[in-house]
Amino acid sequence: MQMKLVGSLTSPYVRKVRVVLAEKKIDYDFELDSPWLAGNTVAEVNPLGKIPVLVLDDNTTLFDSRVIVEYLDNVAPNNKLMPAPNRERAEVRRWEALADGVCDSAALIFLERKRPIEQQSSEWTARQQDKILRSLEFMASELAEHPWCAGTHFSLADVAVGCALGYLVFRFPEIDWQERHPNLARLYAKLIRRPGFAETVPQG
Ligand code: GSF
Repeated sequence: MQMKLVGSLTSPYVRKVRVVLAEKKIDYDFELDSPWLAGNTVAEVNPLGKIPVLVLDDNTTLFDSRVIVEYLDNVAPNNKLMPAPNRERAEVRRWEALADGVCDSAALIFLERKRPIEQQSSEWTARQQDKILRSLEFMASELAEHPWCAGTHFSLADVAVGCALGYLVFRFPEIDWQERHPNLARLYAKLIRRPGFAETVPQG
């Protein structure tokens, strides 16, 4: 029995896991489910009721995406996405935390906009928007003219950043990060040519 990933076609965290699976060339079953669907069974595999969830061959369930990608990187020795030395590893994981944080804020805005208009808070939305814009600035300044986010090789940092930028393209095309940060746009153009990214473009 191979591993099973539970998730949706729109979630940036699920995409991060799928890109890692592709980069590591690991076969898996993909079960489409989302906590926002009526009758979904996500809570049966994750008490937090969130996706992604990875179900292992002995039915152990792993969540959240950061736990899953660390596990996957160590399942197979090929194409390591996290460096072993502590300092470099922390740098990669910080990029991941930053990228995931952008997704958190973007998802919160998306959900806020789904509430009845009179219940929406513009202060709350602005607070989340600030986090996104500040984080994009920070990413651009850290990336500078380096070929990849961390070190000299493609890593989990690039996977996470690519998924966050892809989520902004998908849900918030009005944020003009490509014009403001041409170096991020160049990185993104390079990332979406990789099969793992090309096969997981958000849809729905
Ligand atoms: C975030 C997962 C998450 O919020 C991770 O796995 O990295 N830190 C976690 N997933 C969303 C779907 S989406 O916005 O991608 C989710 O499942 N939300 C349901 C809920 O009830 O919050």
